[in-house]
Amino acid sequence: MVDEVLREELRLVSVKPSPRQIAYQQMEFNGFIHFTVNTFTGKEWGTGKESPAIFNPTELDARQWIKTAKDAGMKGIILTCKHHDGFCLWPSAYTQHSIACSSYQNGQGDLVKEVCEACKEFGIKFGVYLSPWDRNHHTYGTGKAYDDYFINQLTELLTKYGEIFVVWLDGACGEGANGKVQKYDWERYYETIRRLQPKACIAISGPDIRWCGNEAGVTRESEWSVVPAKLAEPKKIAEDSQQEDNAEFRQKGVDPTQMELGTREKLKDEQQLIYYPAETDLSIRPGWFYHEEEDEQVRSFENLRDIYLKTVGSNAVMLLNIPPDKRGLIHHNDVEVLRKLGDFIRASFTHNLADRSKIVTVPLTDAQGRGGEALRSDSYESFFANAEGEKELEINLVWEEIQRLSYLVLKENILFSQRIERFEVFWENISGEWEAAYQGTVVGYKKIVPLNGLMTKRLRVIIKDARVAPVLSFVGVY
Ligand code: FUL
Repeated sequence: MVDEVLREELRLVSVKPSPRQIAYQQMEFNGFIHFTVNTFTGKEWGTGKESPAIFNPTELDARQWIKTAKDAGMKGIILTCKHHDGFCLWPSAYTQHSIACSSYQNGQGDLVKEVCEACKEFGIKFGVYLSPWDRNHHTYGTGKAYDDYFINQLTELLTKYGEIFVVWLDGACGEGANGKVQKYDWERYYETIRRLQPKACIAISGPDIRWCGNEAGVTRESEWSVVPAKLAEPKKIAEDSQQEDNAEFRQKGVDPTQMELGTREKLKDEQQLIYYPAETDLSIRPGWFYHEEEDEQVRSFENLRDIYLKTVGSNAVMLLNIPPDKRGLIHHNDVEVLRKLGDFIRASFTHNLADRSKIVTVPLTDAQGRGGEALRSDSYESFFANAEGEKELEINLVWEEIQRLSYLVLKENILFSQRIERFEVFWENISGEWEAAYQGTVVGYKKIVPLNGLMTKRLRVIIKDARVAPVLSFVGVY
């Protein structure tokens, strides 16, 4: 019986991330930019019949977008190079439905290039969103001819603009201009991406990054990166995606039937498992595109802060959409909250109080002789690994003076997969008694535990349960 449990646990932890997935998780917080003809028509889903001439931002400044993203603490930007309406923000050689036929820079513009160059300038990574669903192109729904078109466009984007960190393939899929729905040749798309940009992740309708399943910014309490392989099937992702342009859908949280994706119970009968870390995508406004009437409905700093803590702090990447307006600028209401968010992130997680504490583990050392000191540096080279079968690990942080604690940060060494299933946090009060501060489930790439300003000289974390044995890489207190 015991052997069976261990055998199953070993099976689960044998599922490990690829280097490109690790690099993506380490980015933590990225920006999405939705911009196309919809910005000018007021729509969320364009019909594909819009005249390119309506695309006419008069004060566009891509540097302002990227500076805003950088100030917000974002590490990467994903641009909607083509949304469902089929309009291309770069002068594609394969269609007239693009920026080349708009009045923007007299048809000489290339917004993909502008954004990509601004990203380089500000030291941010650049990624592309290319909607498979295309309501404009005449080949859509005809099979191979559209796949060829899509591959040609992917090839343009992946060969002309330097390194791309992600290709974001949307799950939304409907009819084209001819009333037909395309059956995508996903394998061909994936092969092209891997060949042209081997470091890029393929997100959402792809094998590397999992859509969290909602557009409202809600992350699961227990977000597992090891899940059934069937979750990466594009058909399933399309079924769960928005079926029509629907504002209510964008507000809906996690489907209650999909709360638990990676528990032992959920995985036990699944033959095929994959490492598929979550991304939570949401917009700073009710819509994905800019609409003037939503200027007063920009999410507040407090709301974004809470979502950041629950997303980046619960083993998910946060992808926040910041849509430019008709001028081609990010509205000052948005800029203001984004700056506050960036200030909060920088102020909250820069000074690690653990730098001034002792870190004492129980057991005192692991099988390799590593002690609590191994948890100080935020790198996978130093870590603490319990012996196989030893689930419990206690970590004590001890200061000489009383400290005011806001957040505890825990990180697993995900090179060994995701293992921790349950942990508890305690603090010592002024009378020397231990009080419970938090009970948690998964840790994964990163867990942020709110400590709400408690005052203490001693903090204790106890990992209670894990698959095989916990392998922790970092403990920080702020
Ligand atoms: C959805 C799309 O239909 C929305 O317009 C938006 O692009 C969002 C990120 O994905 O599936």
